[in-house]
Formats: sequence, C-alpha cells, structure tokens
Amino acid sequence: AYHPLNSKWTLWYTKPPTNRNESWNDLLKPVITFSTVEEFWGIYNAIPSANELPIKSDYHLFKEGIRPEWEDVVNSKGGKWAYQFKEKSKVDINDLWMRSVLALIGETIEENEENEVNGVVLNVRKVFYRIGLWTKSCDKKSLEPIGKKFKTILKIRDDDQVEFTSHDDGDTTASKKSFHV
Ligand code: M7G
Repeated sequence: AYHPLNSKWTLWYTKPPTNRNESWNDLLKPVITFSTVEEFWGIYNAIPSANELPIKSDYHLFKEGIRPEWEDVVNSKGGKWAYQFKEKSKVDINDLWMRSVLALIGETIEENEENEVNGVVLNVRKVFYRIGLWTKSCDKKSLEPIGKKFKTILKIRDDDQVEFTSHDDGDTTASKKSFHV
C-alpha cells in the first residue's frame, strides 16, 4: 500500500557552472516528480546528501507546476524566509535539510490553509549553506507564524534571526520588503 502525499512535488537541481557562458536556465533542471511517501524515500536515499553537493549547486523542492524562480507567477509577488549557516563544518546540514523537506511535503509548516508555501531551497556556497522557504505573498501577518515555525525546523536559537525578503521578480534595484522573526 502506497501512502499518497497531499500534493505532488518536483525536485530540481542547479549544477555548478563549468564556464562563463552558462546561464541560470542552462544550469537549472527538474530531476523528478513524486507523490507518495515511498517514492520520496526512494529518491531521497538515491541522491547525494546535502553535505555531498558541490559548491554553487542548489536543490529546490517545489509543488508540481511551480518553477523555482522569481519569474514564476506564484513566486513573483512573494519572497523567502532564509537563513545562512556560516559555520559549514559545524552544522548538520543533512539533518536540517531533511527536516525542511519533511515539513514541506508533510505540509506541517502552515497552521491555516493559506497555501503560502511554494517550496524550499538549499544553496551550497563557498562560505555558507542557505536554506530558504519560498512563499506566495509578502503579507507580514500571515508569514510571521510560518517564519517562526521555519525557525524551529532549522533549530535556530530564539535570540537569532530569520529574515524574510521579497523577490520583486529578481529586480535588484527594487527596495525590497523585509522583516524578521
Ligand atoms: P542565489 O542562488 O539566489 O544566491 O542567486 P547567491 O548569490 O547566494 O548565489 C545567484 C544568482 O542566480 C542570481 O544573481 C541570478 O543570476 C541567478 N538566479 C537565482 N535565482 C533564484 C533566480 C531566479 O529565480 N531567476 C533567475 N532568472 N535567476 C536566478
């Protein structure tokens, strides 16, 4: 007997660039879509764990049909709760990424049926790991409880801060909305 998830999810991977001509879109590819608990564990156990990924790579896990990009209609007016783990050798990134993924596909992040959460992203960078939770809107009131829950999922201390920033469709000149919990 298979255990269906509430939603279908697609895992995406951004590979590190090998030359300067490769664009964001050349590097970002969907890997697989799944809709049951059993499929999820099969995939999870078969792919490299977070700490095995190369620098400049990303995992993105999004609801099926949503591209993990600012440009997607359901992301463009939203933003992300994000935290950077700067002590890469000390943080158990496999555990934190697994907790994020399980909270996402188990749909335990949102209290209400607001459907704010679109996906989670792991960025592997030279000096940090970043985990981001992408949302549909920038509505502070509905996003604050989500940010607080995300903070517990990531085992972040109460006196530390998780930041929300709007995507503004990737517009780097825009004055971004931001707040923290
Ligand atoms: P990042 O991976 O979000 O953060 O963006 P980083 O600076 O810590 O590595 C790195 C770069 O990837 C951006 O400056 C963009 O060139 C590209 N990029 C990232 N995202 C999430 C997008 C996106 O959603 N759409 C487009 N077009 N480019 C993106």
